[in-house]
Parts: sequence; C-alpha cells; structure tokens
Amino acid sequence: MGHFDAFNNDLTKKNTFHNLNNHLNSLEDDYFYHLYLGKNQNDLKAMFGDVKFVCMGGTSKRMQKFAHYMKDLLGYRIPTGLTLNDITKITDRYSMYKVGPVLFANHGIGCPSLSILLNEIMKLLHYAGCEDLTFFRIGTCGGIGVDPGTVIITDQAVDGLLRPEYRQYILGKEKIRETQCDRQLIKDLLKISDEMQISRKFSVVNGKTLCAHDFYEGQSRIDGVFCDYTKEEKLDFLKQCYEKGVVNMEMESLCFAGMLNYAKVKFGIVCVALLNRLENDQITASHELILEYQERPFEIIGEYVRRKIMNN
Ligand code: R2B
Ligand code: URA
Repeated sequence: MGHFDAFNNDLTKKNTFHNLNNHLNSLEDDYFYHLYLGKNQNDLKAMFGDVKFVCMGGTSKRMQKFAHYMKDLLGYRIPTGLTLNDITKITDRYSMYKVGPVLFANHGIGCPSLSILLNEIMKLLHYAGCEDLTFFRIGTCGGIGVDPGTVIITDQAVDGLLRPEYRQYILGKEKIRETQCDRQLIKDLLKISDEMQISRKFSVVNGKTLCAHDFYEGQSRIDGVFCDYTKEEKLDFLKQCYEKGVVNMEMESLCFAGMLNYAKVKFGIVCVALLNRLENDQITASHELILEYQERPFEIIGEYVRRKIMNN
C-alpha cells in the first residue's frame, strides 16, 4: 500500500462524531486491520471525503446488491462488463462499496462484529473529514405478531431484559449507552413509505426491537441445542414482549443505536421480518422469497437517500 500524508487533524474543524477518543490526535498512524485501509496508507479524504450516508447490513452480498440498487436509483453508470469494486479487497471479514456519497458495508452477525466495523468506519470517516452523516442498518429479523415480509422501523432497541441500554464493560466497569432512534428520521421514513404507497406491496410498522446476543435461547427459540423452558413459557414471553411494544428481534440494534447515539450521529434501523415468532422458530421461506424480503428495506431507505441527494 502507498503512503499518504496523515489527515491534518485541524482542531478548529467541527468533529463529525462527538465523544471522540482524544488519543487519536496523537497516533502517528491508525491502521484499520479489518478493512485493510489506514490513515497513512490511503488518501482517506480523497477516497471517502464526500460520504454522507453509511448503509450497513449483515451480509456482503446484500450490501453489494443495495449498492447496485442505489447506483441505478441515482442514475449513476459504470462501464458495461464492470462491477462495483469491493474497497476492502483482500480482507474477507467485511466488504465495502461506495456509490457517490453513499458507503455500504456488511457487519456480520452480532454486536461484537458490528462494533469492530463501526469503530473502524467511524474513525475512517473522521480522518476523511466527513460531516453531516446519516447511518442506516438494513437487516433481517424475526417479527413478533407481524406477517413474514413486514418491514419494521425501530423506535428503540432493547436488551433481553427489555432495557433501552447498550452495555459495555470497560476497565472493569459497566458503561451504559442509550438506544433511542432518531424520532424525526422515523417519521420521515414512514412518510416516504406512505407517499410511495408501499402498503400496496407490504406492511411497514414501527416499534421496539429486542436485540439478542444469540439466535436461539437468546431469542426464546425452542429449536436450539439447549432449551430449559416449555413452548408455553416461550409464547408467554413473546406475548409479553409484544404487549410492551416489541415487534421484532435481531442481533445488532443495541450496539448500532448505542454507539451512534454516543457519537451524536443520526441513524435509522430498518429490518424485514422473515417469520412471525408467534407462529414459528424455523425459517422455512424459500431462498427466492427471502431474497425478495431482504430487498424491501432498500425501497424506503433508497428513496430517503435519493431525495436527500437530489434535494427533493
Ligand atoms: C438478523 O439475522 C442474523 C441472524 O440470522 C443477525 O445478524 C440478525 O440481526
Ligand atoms: N434474524 C434474527 O436474528 N432472528 C430471526 O428470527 C430472523 C433473523
């Protein structure tokens, strides 16, 4: 990799992220090991300085698909026979694509995997001098009391005890970061869904999202390797969740909301339900149907981003 001058950390400049680590100012270099990019190795300002939107989701293929969807929606063209480049190239932990001011990356499964990606991408965007960023998580989930294929916009992420708190253990102490999502952004996304008459194709709802650190027992499934509760106890818990406004379960919203709230950055979380957990534990929808479901959030977020970029 070539060497570029490190980004000049001008202290008069408005920081993109609040509560930023002061030690970053004194690091001679900062290498993002999981992205195969670095402050001194790449001209981050030239590569990422225009980024305004960051879209994250679990899998690399889905994010590549979303990048192509966004490219077409914005009317950008690439020469026939070529495809969008994966910016992270030789590392296969995460993939990253860029379409104009929109960056796409896959975060893998669970909060620890997402936390690594957010750390490295947020530092990268800081060194690149980006401002006025909006982050989105586009995911899949288990719905609670909603039909498969329903798109859910998260109001607030809650943990397995239904607390709106992202907990980190730092230097032997517990740190809690709040997990409320941006209320205006939720309204804007719901308004866009209305204007696009999305409800003719599928339902869009909003509510709380339970973020589990596991897919099986952590999500009250009875088909995991262990299960010390009855089917009735499971249903009882899911119904309690539903009564308290929880409409879906997934595995990253706490970290996404906790870290971005702490950095005081605008963000939204939009997931599609692959099943209704009041009916099933196993995901039995066909591969084709799941692919179709997974693209539903693209329509709403894509249109939000398009309107912002095109100023309409
Ligand atoms: C949704 O789907 C994945 C588990 O299958 C996980 O990343 C999540 O949040
Ligand atoms: N992702 C989850 O975390 N849970 C589900 O039930 C489906 C997708």
